[in-house]
Amino acid sequence: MKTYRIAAIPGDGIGGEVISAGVEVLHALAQREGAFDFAVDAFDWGGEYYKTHGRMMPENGRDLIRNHDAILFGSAGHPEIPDHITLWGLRLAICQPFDQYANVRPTRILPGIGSPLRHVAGKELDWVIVRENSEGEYAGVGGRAHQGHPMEVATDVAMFTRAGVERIIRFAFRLAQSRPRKFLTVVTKSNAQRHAMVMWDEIATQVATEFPDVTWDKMLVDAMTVRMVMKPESLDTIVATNLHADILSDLAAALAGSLGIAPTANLNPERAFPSMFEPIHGSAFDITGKGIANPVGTFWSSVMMLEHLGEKPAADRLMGAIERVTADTRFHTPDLGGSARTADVTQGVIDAIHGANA
Ligand code: NAD
Ligand code: K
Ligand code: MN
Repeated sequence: MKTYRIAAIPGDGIGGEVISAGVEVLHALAQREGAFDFAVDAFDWGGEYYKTHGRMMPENGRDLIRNHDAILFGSAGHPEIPDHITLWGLRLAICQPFDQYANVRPTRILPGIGSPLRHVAGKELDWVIVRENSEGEYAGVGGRAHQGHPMEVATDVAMFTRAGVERIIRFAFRLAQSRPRKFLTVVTKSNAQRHAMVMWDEIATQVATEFPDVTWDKMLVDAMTVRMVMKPESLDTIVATNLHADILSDLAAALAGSLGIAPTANLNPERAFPSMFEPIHGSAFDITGKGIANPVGTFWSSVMMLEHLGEKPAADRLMGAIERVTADTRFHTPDLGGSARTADVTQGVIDAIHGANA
């Protein structure tokens, strides 16, 4: 029997609560399928680890997870540590060296869940946002001079390479091609950012010639927020820079009902390194320890992990179980206006996997 080795990194805040729910569900799924198993290694990296060791993960941390089949990640972010330290010390310290350059963020309105857009029925909002995940505004290039002085200068340089842009745009065209509508929207800010964003547009025009069956258009990122709200049905696959897609995907998650539901895959498409799967939300300090975090984002991320592992029937079974549970308002956590707890939703999904509440 095939055993998948999963590295679980809960991180901080509600990360621990949603990842233990996710691991419980994965074990139940493996038991139901019978064809494969999960060996889960948990790593206690994050803010608490930092307080003891002065770093978010051990120096050889990446070597400890390099040979796992996939990584399941919770959140990097601790109330007592600056966010740029936790982000760069853990999440980006894995994504960037493992070349997980394609961050894929599906958004749709699951059964039973309402959108704040009252005119939207589920079928009118079915998007996949592709976020460039290796460079751009998060390249880490920049610095501060004359710190603390009135003449202080600080820069964060958005650095784009032709190779980096080309590979993410090609990835997005290929993904668009695999979806029924075969439609891609390329988002930039090429009116204001006249170097890198103009290069994006040029590269998109070139790569598009490889995909004659895919229709595509261009949007400026500010106008894109309006289109997402006013004409959600006009969008399908979307590609944008690291920062732009970070922001657009939080908006997308809110339009689909809650940040607590949205999943993401940090993919190394060439499979030279493990890929990493996580809910898009963060540590959520305001609800940490209350047992009310919505675990659906983690469950849906696990669906993406199963698809990546090639376990499509198991992925479909888990997605079906999630949708049966979201359809029932008794399983809605407070972020969805309900009073269910993380444990209720988890048990609901496990029961659905076993067909108990079918
Ligand atoms: P957040 O996602 O943690 O929370 C935003 C709001 O959404 C909060 O009101 C929170 O309660 C709610 N929320 C988020 N997830 C939820 C869930 N599963 N169920 C119910 N409600 C949920 O964003 P933030 O407040 O901007 O950030 C908090 C910390 O998390 C910061 O340190 C930040 O840097 C970090 N963060 C990490 C990641 C990551 O690791 N990928 C992503 C975003 C934020
Ligand atoms: K996360
Ligand atoms: Mn984000």
